[in-house]
Amino acid sequence: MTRLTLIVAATRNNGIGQNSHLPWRLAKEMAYFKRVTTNAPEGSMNAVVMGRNTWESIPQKFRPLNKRLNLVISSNTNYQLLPADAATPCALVYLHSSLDSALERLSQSEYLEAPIHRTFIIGGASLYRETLALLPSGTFVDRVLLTRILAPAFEDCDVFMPDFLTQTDDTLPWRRVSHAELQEWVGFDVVAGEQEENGVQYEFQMWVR
Ligand code: FOL
Repeated sequence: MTRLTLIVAATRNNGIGQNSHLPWRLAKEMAYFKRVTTNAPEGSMNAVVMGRNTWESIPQKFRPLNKRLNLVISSNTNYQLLPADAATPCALVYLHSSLDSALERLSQSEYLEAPIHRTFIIGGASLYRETLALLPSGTFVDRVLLTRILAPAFEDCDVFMPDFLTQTDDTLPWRRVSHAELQEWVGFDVVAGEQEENGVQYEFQMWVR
């Protein structure tokens, strides 16, 4: 049984995107995302699983996300992940037609270039919804690394993640763990409490079930 970690930055009403991009530009928050998702013991690496819209939202120069196994889900099996002339013949990126198929690859270590340490679900809304609905009897999401955007409200968001905290269709309740536990799990020091960047207030949180 694989356990998945969902990582997301979301406003108080769960806004995560606007016009196919992040509604904010927060360099330190992005640095946190990069470090958390990359950090793995020597000889292993993490996987990042994303939907096709999220893949396209990542600036071309940053994709596939460096030093992570990238799994992109699209029902279009002809989708071209990389430009035909991409100079990265062994880029760590694979296309899968379903979440099941992506998770299947992660369970088959013979198809991977290195042992996978952690698997992160990095969006977007429909993949968050699909993975949050997985049941604890199999592979499921047992941890959410939530960056809560406290203010402003970003009223113009047009993509929202499901409100995992008020999910009623599962038996295990979510609980927020301490900042010390967050740091211990990610493996490095993280600033605690309310942060501010470009007039945006946010906080790093970890939730488990
Ligand atoms: N989770 C959190 N906490 N913050 C986010 O911004 C976030 N974004 C996504 C998923 N979970 C998140 C999806 N969107 C990049 C761009 C968009 C994106 C995810 C990643 C990206 O370009 N990342 C680069 C670093 C870029 C930089 O340094 O500016 C990387 O290597 O991770």
